[in-house]
Amino acid sequence: MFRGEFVPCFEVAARAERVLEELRCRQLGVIEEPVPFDDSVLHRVHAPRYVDFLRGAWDEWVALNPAHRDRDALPSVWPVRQHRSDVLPENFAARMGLFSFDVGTPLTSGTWRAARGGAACALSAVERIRSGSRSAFALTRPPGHHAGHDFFGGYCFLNNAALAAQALRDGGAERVAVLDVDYHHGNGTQSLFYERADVFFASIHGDPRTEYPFYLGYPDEVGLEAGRGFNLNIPLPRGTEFPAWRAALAGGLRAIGDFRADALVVSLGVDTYEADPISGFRLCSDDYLRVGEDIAHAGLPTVFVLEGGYAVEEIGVNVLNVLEGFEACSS
Ligand code: Q9C
Ligand code: ZN
Repeated sequence: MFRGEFVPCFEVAARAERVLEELRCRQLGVIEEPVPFDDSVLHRVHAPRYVDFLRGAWDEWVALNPAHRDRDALPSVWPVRQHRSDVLPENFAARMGLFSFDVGTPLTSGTWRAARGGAACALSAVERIRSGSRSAFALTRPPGHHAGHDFFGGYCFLNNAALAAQALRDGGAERVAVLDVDYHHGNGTQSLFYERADVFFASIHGDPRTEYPFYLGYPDEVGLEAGRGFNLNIPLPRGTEFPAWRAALAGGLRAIGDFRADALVVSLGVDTYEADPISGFRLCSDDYLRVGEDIAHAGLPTVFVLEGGYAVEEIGVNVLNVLEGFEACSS
C-alpha cells in the first residue's frame, strides 16, 4: 500500500535469487543451508506474544474469511501515545496494528516461513564464526533491521541482525558491534539495544527529517542508562555520494574500534545504490568493493546480514562486491 493505492512490492523473492546467482557465479566461500533452530531462540530478541502472533497470523487472517487466501494482510488501526499496549486485543486487526508501524509491509502466506528461514540463516552464520571462520554472510529475505522487540514494518518481521548479535553474546563474545549501512535507519535494532552497553549500534542512513522510517535515527540518540554512549547515528542528506558516505563509514568504524568489539554484525543493505528505486544515496557498484575493504580493516570476525536493496538487477553484484572486497583484505 503506497500513496493510497496497491502497488507491486519492492521487496521481492527475486532479490534473494539474484544474490544467490551471483554467489554461485563468483565462487566466494561455500554455500550452506541454514541449521534448524528452536523458536525459543527468537525470544532472546522478540516478545513471545509477538512471535506467537507472527506464527499464527496467516491462518487467523484466512479463518476470518476464506477469500483472504489470495489477499495480503495489512494493518488498519494503531495504538498511539497514551493508548494501551499492555492488553492484547482479541480482534485480529487490533493485534496486527499493535505489532506494526506502517502500512507498507504486507503479511502474506509465506511470511512466517521466509522470516523464520532468514533468522535460521543469521543464527547459522553466527555458528560459522564460532567455529572459526573470519566471516559469514546470511542471505536473508525478508530483511530485519526495522523489526523491534514487538513490532514489524519496513518489510521486516524478525530482526536477523539483532538475533545474530545476541547469539554472539550468548556464545561468549563480551562486546558485539552492529554496523548498519542500509539506506534506512535501523530503528528496530537501535531500539533493541538502546539501553545496553554490551552491543554497540552504529548506523549510516538517510536523514530521518526526510527519509523513512522518520521517527528515529537522529544524531542526538546516543543511548540510554547503561547504554549511554553505545549508540551512534550518522544521518546524511538525500543525494549523498560515495566520498562523503565513505567518510561517515570511517567514523562508524572508528567508534566500533574504540568500543573494542569482539565481533561485528553488518546490516548489509545495498539500497544506498544510485539506481535504487526507493532510496536517495548515489553509490556505484564499484564503490561496494571499497565498502568491503574498509569493513575488513576493522579486523573483526564479521557476520553480514542482508537487509535492503531494491535495484533487483544489480543487487547481486553490489552485495558480492562488498563480500569480495572484504575477502580480498582479510586473507
Ligand atoms: N516508495 C528496508 O530497506 N518505504 N526497508 C517505502 C516506497 C518503506 C525499506 C516507500 C521502506 C522500507 C529494509
Ligand atoms: Zn533500507
